[in-house]
Amino acid sequence: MRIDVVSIFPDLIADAVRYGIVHRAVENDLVNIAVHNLRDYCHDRHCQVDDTPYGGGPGMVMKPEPFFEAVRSLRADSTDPGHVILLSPQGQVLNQQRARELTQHGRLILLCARYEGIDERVREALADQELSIGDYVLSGAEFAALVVMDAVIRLLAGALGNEDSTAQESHTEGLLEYPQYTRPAVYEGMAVPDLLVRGHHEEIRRWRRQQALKRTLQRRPDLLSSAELTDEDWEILGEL
Ligand code: 9D3
Repeated sequence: MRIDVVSIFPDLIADAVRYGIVHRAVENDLVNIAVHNLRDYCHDRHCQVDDTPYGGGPGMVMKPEPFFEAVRSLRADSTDPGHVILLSPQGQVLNQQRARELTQHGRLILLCARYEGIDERVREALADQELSIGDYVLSGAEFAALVVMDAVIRLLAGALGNEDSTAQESHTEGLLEYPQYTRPAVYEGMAVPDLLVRGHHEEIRRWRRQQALKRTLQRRPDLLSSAELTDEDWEILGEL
C-alpha cells in the first residue's frame, strides 16, 4: 500500500512513523509512506494556506487550491488515483471494520486540515471519504491521520510478524481483553489467580473467555451486539 499525507506539519507525521510496527512495515515495503507539505502546493507569493471566511465570523478557513493542487500533483506520479480521505470531526467515526476496509485500497491520500475549518469544496469535490477518530476536539488532523495509519498498517498482511497473535485477535475481536499476568506469582501481597499458575489448559481457556465476556458486559456492553459469540459464550453470559 502507498499512503500520501498532506499536512502543514509534515515533520510531525514523518517522525511519528519511525517507530514500532509501522516502522517495520515501512522497512519491509508493506507500505510506502510519503509526506507532503501543503505549503509546497500554494501558488501565491505569501504561500497562504488559509483565509478569512466568506460571510464573516471568527477564525480562518483553509483555502481549497493547495489541497486540489496537492492531490492533482500526487496523482500525476502513479496510475492509482488513490482513495482520498479528509480527516475531519464531521466524518464517519473510525472503527475496526472501517480500518479493515481501508486495507483494500492500493493507495490512500490523507488530507490534514488545521485552523477552524476547511473550504467546503475540498470536502465535496476532492474527498472520497471523511473520517473522524472520535468525539473529542483536536487542534488539527495530524494525530487523527496517524491514528488511521496505525490502525490500517498493522492490519496489512505480515505487518505484525506474528501470525499467532493475529489469529488470536480475530477470535477475540469485538471483546475486551482478559486479565494477564506474568511473574512474580505474588507481588506486594497481590497474587496471580491460582488457576493460571496451575496451568490446566482447558480451564484457563474457559476462564479467559469468561473474563473477556464479563469485562465487556460490565464496561462496554455496546460491543457485545456486534461481537461473534459462540454457544459457549451465551452459556457463560447466562451464568454472569
Ligand atoms: C472552532 C472549531 N470547531 C468547532 C468545535 C471545529 C473544529 C475544526 C477542526 C474542531 C477541531 C478541528 C480540528 N480537528 C480535526 O481536524 C480532526 C478531528 C477532531 O478534532 N476530532 C476527532 N477526529 C478528528 S479528524 C480531524
